[in-house]
Amino acid sequence: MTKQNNYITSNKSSWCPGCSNFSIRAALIRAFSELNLKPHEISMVFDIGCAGNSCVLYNVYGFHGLHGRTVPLAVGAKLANNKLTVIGIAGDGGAYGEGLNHLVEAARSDYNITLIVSNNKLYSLTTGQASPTSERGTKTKSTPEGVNKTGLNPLLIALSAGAGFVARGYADEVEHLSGIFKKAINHKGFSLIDVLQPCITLDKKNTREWYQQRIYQLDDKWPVEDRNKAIIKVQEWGDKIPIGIFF
Ligand SMILES: Cc1ncc(C[n+]2csc(CCOP(=O)(O)OP(=O)(O)O)c2C)c(N)n1
Repeated sequence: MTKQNNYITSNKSSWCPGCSNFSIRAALIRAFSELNLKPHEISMVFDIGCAGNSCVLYNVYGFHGLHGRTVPLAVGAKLANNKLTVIGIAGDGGAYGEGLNHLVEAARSDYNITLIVSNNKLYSLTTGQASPTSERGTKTKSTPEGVNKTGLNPLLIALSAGAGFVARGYADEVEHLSGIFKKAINHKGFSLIDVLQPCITLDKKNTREWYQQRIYQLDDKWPVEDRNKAIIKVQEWGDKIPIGIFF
């Protein structure tokens, strides 16, 4: 097993103290270590934002590109060297706003890449504008009277586009998240993991406490081979929010 320290640099992060991006990174390096992937066997690509700023924190091959372009960078890296394990990291703004069509195409084409989305339902690095996953009515800097459109469900989009691996994690459940990451990396095809991530600085509604009261894990008997059941399950949202591998 490769030591977890081998996957991280000594660079300082730009994240706020207590940001759950730290937990996402912890879950990912744990997955790398348990899969015994060597740092030189991994290529990670990033776009712009708090999530994207983790580029300098991983001691693997890395590329920090334009906002919304994580997926084409990942596809390019994989096509250039298919021996690499290719992981893309993006925020919900980049992945589901600027980059949404790239995601749909990658799901349809089933490229062997893993896309991890830090979904804080906001454009956080630009200090909290509404993103495509902000729910109707959410008041933000850019929507002082509330978002006047329907929030996207990215898992539903990925499932309908034919993605072969669709999961949701919660940033602070590191062990569970790490298990999802391991299975996604081992999956031979496109995988999307939407990671719910409370923005502790800007989001006063979807807080850690809010998520902790609602999150529950799918049980071991969940039928991961049934796309139609997954399509229904990923829409459960409210008092209870399921996490795990839906499909
Ligand atoms: C090439 C480029 N495009 C856009 C921006 C402006 N910008 C910086 S951060 C950001 C928002 C990122 O939001 P999201 O993708 O949700 O990631 P988060 O910060 O929430 O992790 C934007 C639009 C930029 N600095 N550079």
